[in-house]
Amino acid sequence: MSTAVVVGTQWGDEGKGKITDFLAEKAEAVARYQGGNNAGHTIVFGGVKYKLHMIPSGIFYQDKICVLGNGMVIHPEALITELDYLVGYGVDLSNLRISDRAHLIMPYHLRLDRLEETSKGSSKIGTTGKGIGPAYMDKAARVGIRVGDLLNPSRFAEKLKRNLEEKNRILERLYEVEPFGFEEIYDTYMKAAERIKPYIMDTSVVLNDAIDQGKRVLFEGAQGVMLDIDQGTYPFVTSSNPVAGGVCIGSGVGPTKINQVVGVAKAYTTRVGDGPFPTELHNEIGDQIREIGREYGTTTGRPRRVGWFDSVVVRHARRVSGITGLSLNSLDVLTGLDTVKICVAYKYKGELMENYPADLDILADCEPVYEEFPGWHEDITQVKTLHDLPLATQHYVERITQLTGIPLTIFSVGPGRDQTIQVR
Ligand code: 2SA
Ligand code: MG
Repeated sequence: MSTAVVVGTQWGDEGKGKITDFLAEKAEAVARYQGGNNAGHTIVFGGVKYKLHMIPSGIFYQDKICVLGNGMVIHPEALITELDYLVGYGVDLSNLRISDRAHLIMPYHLRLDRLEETSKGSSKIGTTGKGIGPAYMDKAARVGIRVGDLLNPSRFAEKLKRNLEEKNRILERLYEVEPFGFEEIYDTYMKAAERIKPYIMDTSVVLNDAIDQGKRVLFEGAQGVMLDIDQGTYPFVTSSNPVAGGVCIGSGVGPTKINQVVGVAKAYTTRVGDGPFPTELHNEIGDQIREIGREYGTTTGRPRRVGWFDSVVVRHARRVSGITGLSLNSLDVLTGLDTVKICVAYKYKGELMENYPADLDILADCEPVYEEFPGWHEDITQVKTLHDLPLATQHYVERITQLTGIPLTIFSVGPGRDQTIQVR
């Protein structure tokens, strides 16, 4: 591996953080390329559970460069909270690099995120409320304030003033809420600037230099392909591009420099937030998987919706991200079920449909077609090779690789670093 991308193949929370952490051992740099603190990773090692939102899990290795790429949206105070959290664990931050081109999440973005959701009523997206959508809206509208602006106080002040004029007008006229004052935001952001200044730079140069020197670089996606603004279940998506192609845009590394794409999937499916979810379980099997798998959002604590493995979704992920290897996680969570199911295709108006439709009305009329398999009851959490798995589990895994067309490279039987097993 010289460069590899780790992407989510479902609706996020597939265990990308754990897999990045696992693969990071052999990498010299780890980079995020989209999203912000809407992401949440839980990593367990040395008996401690760590939760990160923005900083790549590679930070726990003392010698790896960790990059927050230009495609990210960054809330400085949330970032500082995360830096303090890491410092509290004795983590050295000197390898952190933050793109000067990344956009800032501002207080009005958080407020607007919540107001927009409330005004949508029952058609809300179910966002994390972190201001992600409004921050990307400003980026696209070319009025965004960037991390690099923190280094130039007068330019920052000028951009903030211009934005406040517009945002306060919306807040007062449209939503009839209190406007934001300039001073408080300015002071808070300038104080934050002092703290993060040492890490701000052109991270495209950092990453390309590393690649040109033959260093191994790992790109860590947040969320998943079904939350991608182009390839996901639009409009029930996030506002960035978690697909592998997002790496080029969000990190300033060209497509000719990407070698491998690892798709991460759970052995079942989860989704937080609203929007379609064809294989969702509304029964006690779903509840059991949620409890055993501790399926609650890392960022918001929301219970995740749970369903069977959907190979239509993961095939879609394979195609749009050019996935070369599959990491199948949380197999242990299915232990104890008498039968397990995999969705092989959808049925729409009597016809089999193999590809995920763009049209959510068509999707609403699709019925999952399942194959059913015997489950397993053996404890698999200590398994060290694929062949140690019970035969029923092996069959289940094999069928998933056949249906998705992706060779298995990793599987996991628990949250720990030692419960992640490389197959090839
Ligand atoms: P947003 O806040 O604008 O990005 O929300 C838009 C949609 O994207 C979903 N989304 C996520 N889905 C799963 N995991 C995410 N991160 C956290 C985690 C979630 C949490 O890792 O656990 O803690 O609740 C994530 N981030 C965004 C979101 O649910 C909306 O459907
Ligand atoms: Mg997560």
